[in-house]
Parts: sequence; C-alpha cells; structure tokens
Amino acid sequence: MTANTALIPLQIHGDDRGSLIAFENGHNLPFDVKRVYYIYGTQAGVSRGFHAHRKLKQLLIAVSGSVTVKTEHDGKTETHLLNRPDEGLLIEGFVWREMHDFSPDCVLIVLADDYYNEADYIRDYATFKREENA
Ligand code: T46
Repeated sequence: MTANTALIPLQIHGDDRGSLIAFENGHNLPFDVKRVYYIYGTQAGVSRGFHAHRKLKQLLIAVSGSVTVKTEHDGKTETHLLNRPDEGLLIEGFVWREMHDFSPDCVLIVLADDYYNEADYIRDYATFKREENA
C-alpha cells in the first residue's frame, strides 16, 4: 500500500507589508487539489482524526496556532508539530493519523486530491493494522 508523510516548506512572497503564500495546481503542489476544508474552534482537550485513508493525498497547514499530528504507517510512528503557516504536512495514502493539542486559535487548512468519500476512510485501528499487514 502506498504511504508517505513529509514536511514541505511553502514559498513565501513577503515584503514589508507582510507575507503571502499561493498554491497553483501543477506548479507548486504535490497533487492537483479537488477539495479544501478547514478545522477551527476546536474545544480544549479535543483530539480528532483517528483514521486512515486508502488513497487520499492531503496537505495540512496550520495557518494559525498549532496542532500536533501523529502519523503511523509501515510500523513507523511520527509526531509532527504544525505551528507555522509556511510549512505543510503531506500525508499520502495508507497512513493512520491523529490530531492532538489544538491551540484555541488553531486554523488547520487541508488541501485534498479528491472529493469527500467516506468509503476511503478506515476508522477502526484494528482494521487498519490488518489491512496494512495483508
Ligand atoms: C483527515 C483529517 C486531517 C464532510 O462532509 N466533508 C469533508 O470534506 C470532510 C473532511 C468532512 N465532512 C464531514 C464528515 C463528518 O460528519 O464532517 C464531519 C467531520 O469529519 P471527520 O470526523 O472525518 O473530521 P476529522 O477532523 O476527524 O478528520 C478530518 C478529515 O475527515 C480527514 O480526511 O485526514 O481531518
């Protein structure tokens, strides 16, 4: 099963007014984007995620505040602190992900290469491990 995670620096167009980051399909993104969503207003102590995707590719960017993203694939667990708007976490394919420790001001934008499809989710950890090892 294809699985990968990577932190990607995002190009900043900065000047003395501040900063701007732009995305263009085919130019500076690792995949063509079909969907964008964002997570914000997460209540204190709440964690999200706890699932894997079969195929989906996503780029997660904390454009405000911070969040810790735990990933697991191929038996390898990683912890990524997302706390800057000029860095994205690429998660491709068969990767278990959990999001913890949202700051109250966290706005997590996610770019995805496909439309929302519940059939692409594996929401049960035992099923994830069984399919990963199959
Ligand atoms: C992921 C992590 C990083 C939609 O209707 N459309 C959408 O595009 C999405 C993403 C969600 N939904 C609905 C499905 C649920 O009823 O919104 C509700 C919350 O979704 P979920 O519980 O899956 O949210 P998270 O934060 O656990 O996970 C989300 C993404 O679903 C997932 O793909 O990788 O963020």
